Amino acid sequence: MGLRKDFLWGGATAANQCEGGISEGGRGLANVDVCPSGSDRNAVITGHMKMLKMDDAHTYPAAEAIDFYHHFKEDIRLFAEMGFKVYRMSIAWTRIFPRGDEEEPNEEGLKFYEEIFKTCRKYKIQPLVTISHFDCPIYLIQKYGGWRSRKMIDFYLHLCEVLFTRFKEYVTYWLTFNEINMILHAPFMGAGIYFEEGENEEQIKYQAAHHELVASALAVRMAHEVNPVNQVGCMFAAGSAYPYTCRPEDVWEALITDQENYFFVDVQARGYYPSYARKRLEKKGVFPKMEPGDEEILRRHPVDFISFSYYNSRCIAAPGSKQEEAEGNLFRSAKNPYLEFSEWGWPIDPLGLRITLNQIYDRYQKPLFIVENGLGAVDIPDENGEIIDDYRITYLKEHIRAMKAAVEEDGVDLIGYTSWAPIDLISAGSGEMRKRYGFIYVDKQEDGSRTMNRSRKKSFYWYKRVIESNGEIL
Ligand code: BGP
Repeated sequence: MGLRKDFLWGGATAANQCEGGISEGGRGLANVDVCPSGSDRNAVITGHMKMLKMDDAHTYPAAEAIDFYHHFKEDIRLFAEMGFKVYRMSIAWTRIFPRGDEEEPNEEGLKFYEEIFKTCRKYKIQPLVTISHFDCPIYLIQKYGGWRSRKMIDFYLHLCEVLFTRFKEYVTYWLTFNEINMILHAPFMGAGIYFEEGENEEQIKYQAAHHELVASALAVRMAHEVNPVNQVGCMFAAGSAYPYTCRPEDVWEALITDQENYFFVDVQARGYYPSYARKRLEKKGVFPKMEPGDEEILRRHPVDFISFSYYNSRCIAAPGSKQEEAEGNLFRSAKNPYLEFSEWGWPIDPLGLRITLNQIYDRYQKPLFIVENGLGAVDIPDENGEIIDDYRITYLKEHIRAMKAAVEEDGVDLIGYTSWAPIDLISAGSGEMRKRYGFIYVDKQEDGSRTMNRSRKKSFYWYKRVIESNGEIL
């Protein structure tokens, strides 16, 4: 009983939310650098407001973030102190290819990540690398329209080739795209897509999704060719859709919401477009254009494991019904009257994690990896300057308990768990600094004042004990 002995405990971050240094080391600009915080952010990340003002990039959240670019040694040392076995991180594409279409990679960018991997190795921490975490070079957006264009597949694969070969001795766990289903909800952040007036948005999104799905399958093939030991996973934003009531119309609506979400994993794990997607997309006239050979590629190169983020469940009512909507999330959801909510209005549903784990495992029968789960909250230092974040401990404790039940009582095959995020960083959804997830506090405030000092919150010591006991002491 219990979790497997080699269970991969750790934490997850993304380059654009922690590194900063956007004009250092020869780095080029990416979509995530031109997303402002504040009221315009939503319109920008959903592709409805064109914000390609390069000069403003240095005033946006990603420009400095938490300056992991200069603090990574200290930060990874703190991860090691908690006993991390794995550190999930992402590569900033534009550190390796500043424009995105160059032949030769930028050596300085490669050196930066090599240093990170060496630091991980020093502490026996395995890197789990997301190749693209909401990351698309601006140049490729301006020239080709981001993932609308099939050309992106080649640029992405060239990046993969450089990463797989150069980091062969350091990395064996890879994820192709972060939250690939986010392309439907935040297409600019997910895939560098913004829309012109009058365009068929759904068609563009599914065409871009198809390009990413083919790129992902080809990356799986390449990873296995370069090193047969490589394990490549897909990654999606999970969270089951509950019917708002047992009215069949609500149940139906919840089912199709789940299918929309699983569509990506169905393709990446099973290797083909599921019939429900084929029919519905064809009927709406938005079925993506495929090239000969695409279906074969998808079929032959499914992922090795399935990873996902879980923050909450959703609650779905049939169109036209009247109920309160939940706030603060890019996914549509009614407010679930049985749950409590975070300060950002996200429902808190630990049992939902067990339900989600069971649903995914039933559907695919492949090893699973929880690569994001956590509580975004405002942390206020007490009179001694300490963060006593019992609310975060409670959230994580309950979710880890539910995760263990899925493994121990339901037989789900689970490789590991990385919390989002082990260190405070910039929020992807809102661009804020005050939405904190970390075990490690970073002294950077919403108004920009900062020392960038790192300090341990109460949850830091708690998580250390969880890892030490392999989840037995919660
Ligand atoms: C996921 C992303 C992360 C992360 C997290 C929390 O969607 O993969 O990048 O930020 O959500 O969301 P937020 O930062 O909006 O609180």
